[in-house]
Amino acid sequence: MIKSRAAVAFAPNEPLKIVEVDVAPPKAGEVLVRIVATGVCHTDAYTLSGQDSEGVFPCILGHEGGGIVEAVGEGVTSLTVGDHVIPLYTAECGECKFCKSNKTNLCSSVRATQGKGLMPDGTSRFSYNGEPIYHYMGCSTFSEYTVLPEVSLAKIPKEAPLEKVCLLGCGVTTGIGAVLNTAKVTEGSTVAIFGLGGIGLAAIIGAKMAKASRIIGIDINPAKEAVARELGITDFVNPKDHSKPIQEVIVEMTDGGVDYSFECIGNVQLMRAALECCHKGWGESTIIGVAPAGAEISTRPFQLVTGRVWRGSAFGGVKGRTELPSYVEKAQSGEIPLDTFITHNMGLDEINEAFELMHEGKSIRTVIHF
Ligand code: NAD
Ligand code: AHE
Ligand code: ZN
Repeated sequence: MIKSRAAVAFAPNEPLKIVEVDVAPPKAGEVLVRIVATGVCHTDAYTLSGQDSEGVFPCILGHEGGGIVEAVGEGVTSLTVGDHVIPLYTAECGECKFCKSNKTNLCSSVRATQGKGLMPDGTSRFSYNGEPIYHYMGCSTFSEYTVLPEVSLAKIPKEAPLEKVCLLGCGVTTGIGAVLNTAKVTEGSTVAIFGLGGIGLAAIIGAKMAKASRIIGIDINPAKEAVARELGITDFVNPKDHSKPIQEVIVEMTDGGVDYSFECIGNVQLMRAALECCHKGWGESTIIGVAPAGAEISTRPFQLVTGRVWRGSAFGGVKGRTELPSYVEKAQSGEIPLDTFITHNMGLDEINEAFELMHEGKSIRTVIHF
């Protein structure tokens, strides 16, 4: 057992508590990682709000981290002590039906136990005062030390700054990947991006990489316009400035609708708007936002009959172990400007402030340093 400083979510809607937890050594096929830094994603706030059907408490949240391998369990061959890694909430075993399909990044190897807050053997490595604490999304990066399955770690070059490339563990990769891998936006296309937080801003980068001709950013927070313009939007639309449904506004702006849209908020009304602002005959809308448990999407089936396509994306369709290193390279070369996302840096003790900044719309990403 080792001691680890961690921010524990003891119950939904309560501030995280910084305590010293016990971390058990990695079992066979598992790896102990020292987390150097972690981002705070809206999904952490979503689970803390109690709206996640897979949310179990007490748990250690966090899934956007960067760290260093501290110890490996029996049989671990692809990683050694000292390797730099990014934890993956979407594992890549390379052997399951999903990995072999070449149609999805959704590996099934550890997903069932991960959704229950447990390691693949059905137990937890974390405890506090002798009572188990659940894992989260297979990552639990709000702990100085965490244990992950080997298949849930992407090895990255040691030169990459962990306190920046941690953002590739979720938000930045998700937004870019959804544009390039899921929607496969083509050159010259028109794109609408709903929600300009970490995910939506990263989708702008993806749309620029795909050479979209027009990129419309939509957000109710006017403060997001400047950074979105810096990244490449051509138009900013604030739904609060319009009395018409926002899909009608966008259809009018684009001679019948956009070629591609992305919902990066987690609001089912906006998922509908994002679909309905797509062009008849070919427009494709990708859902990235995570909606509360029990929420459902709806539209007139006629929207699909007349050629619009509705799809969704998890971690940008990126296979973490094989594909994440290329994202790290792009961040290193400056093609992915991670600094633009990092509005705040703080220590673990201040983590509740990071959640407040997010809810107030004052941050894009806060990076927590251990
Ligand atoms: P965020 O809080 O940083 O950004 C959300 C943005 O949406 C904010 O700029 C906010 O002002 C805007 N917004 C809120 N309500 C709006 C409205 N009614 N109209 C227009 N804009 C509105 O969040 P984030 O970290 O960027 O995450 C966005 C969503 O993506 C969340 O639902 C998160 O859970 C989800 N997510 C999904 C994946 C995935 O793999 N599918 C990965 C990461 C995050
Ligand atoms: N537990 C939620 C599902 C949440 C969800 O959809 N998560 C996204 C990643 S969000 C990262 O910030 C995802 O990758 N989903 C695919 C998967 O396998 O979880 C619920 O609603 O039950
Ligand atoms: Zn996330």
